[in-house]
Amino acid sequence: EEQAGQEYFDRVIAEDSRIEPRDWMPEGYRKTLVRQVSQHAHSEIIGMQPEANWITRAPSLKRKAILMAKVQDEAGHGLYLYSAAETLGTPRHVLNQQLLSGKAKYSSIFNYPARTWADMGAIGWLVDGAAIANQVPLCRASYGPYGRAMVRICKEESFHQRQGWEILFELSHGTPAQKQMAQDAVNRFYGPALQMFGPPDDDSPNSRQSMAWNIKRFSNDELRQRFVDMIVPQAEALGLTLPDPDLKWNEERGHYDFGELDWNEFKSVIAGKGPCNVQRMQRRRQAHENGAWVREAAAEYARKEAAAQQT
Ligand code: FAQ
Repeated sequence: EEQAGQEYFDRVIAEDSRIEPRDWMPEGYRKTLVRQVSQHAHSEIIGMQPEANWITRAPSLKRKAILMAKVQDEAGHGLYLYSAAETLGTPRHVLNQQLLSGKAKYSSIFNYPARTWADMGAIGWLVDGAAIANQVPLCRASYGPYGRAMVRICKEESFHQRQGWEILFELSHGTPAQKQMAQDAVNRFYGPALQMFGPPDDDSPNSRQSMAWNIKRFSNDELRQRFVDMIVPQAEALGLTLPDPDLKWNEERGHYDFGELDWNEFKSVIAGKGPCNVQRMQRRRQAHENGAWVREAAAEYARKEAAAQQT
């Protein structure tokens, strides 16, 4: 049976078709997906924090309503992705435990503070922009539930990116102080946003196998390059500068060259030593504990419903 399963799996991957939850799959494939999809879910949930920080201080009622909707979208993405991960056989409380114990990672970007209102613009434009560049190819991931979840998530991320761009556009066409605030936010988020794509290809242990399995469609560096090429003209349209003196068009390659990123900083953030790691985890743990009564009430309600149906 194992052999028949493997043959079926290999054929599906070779045909660039989809694996569904009940299909046989190699243990490594299952493990890789649980890792990537759950870490993606954790990122969405932890990613609510930097922006939630600004809901009470948004500069207008309209901005506040938009920001609240965006943060709620991230919660929805997280829950959606946890459901996709659960179809691989790992229950949600286990995934959650892996996050709270520090065993599972979440995106490095969310360990940076959101200091000013302009950061809401930079996060929307650069962080959601990087998320889209990374996630559009994931709509074609070979695992059905993950690919399908990505379709809707990408649509919502596109709206998020445009709202961020619009915040920055307005600030960069405002007073000199507002423009400076927008530039400062871009200066701080540019490098960390490029690091969202992961380590350089020659230092990315998972890429080769994930690409062979049609989970990842492009390498980390390919997507990073695509993102840089995309944001250079957008920065010009915003009237803002990207903080990289080595950024320049390379006629021969048909791409922008850009400077080396600070990979020591990246490693240190992933190792838990970024500016906000401790705060983010504390807040998550607290929210989990505060939600205990909701989980208990839901379980009790389900138990009563099930009992009522039996009588
Ligand atoms: N941060 O071998 P690779 C969002 C880890 S978007 C932390 O290259 P892989 C939307 C990696 O897990 C953000 N860790 O790994 C939003 C691995 O460690 P492990 C979430 C990182 O998986 C916007 C190790 O380094 N998006 O949330 C990072 O092939 C605004 C070696 O790396 C996704 O998760 C990093 N930046 O490629 C929400 C997208 N990079 O697991 C709120 C789906 C790498 O072996 C507000 N994920 N690591 O212990 C992916 O596409 C891939 O997992 C990559 C990494 C590309 C992130």
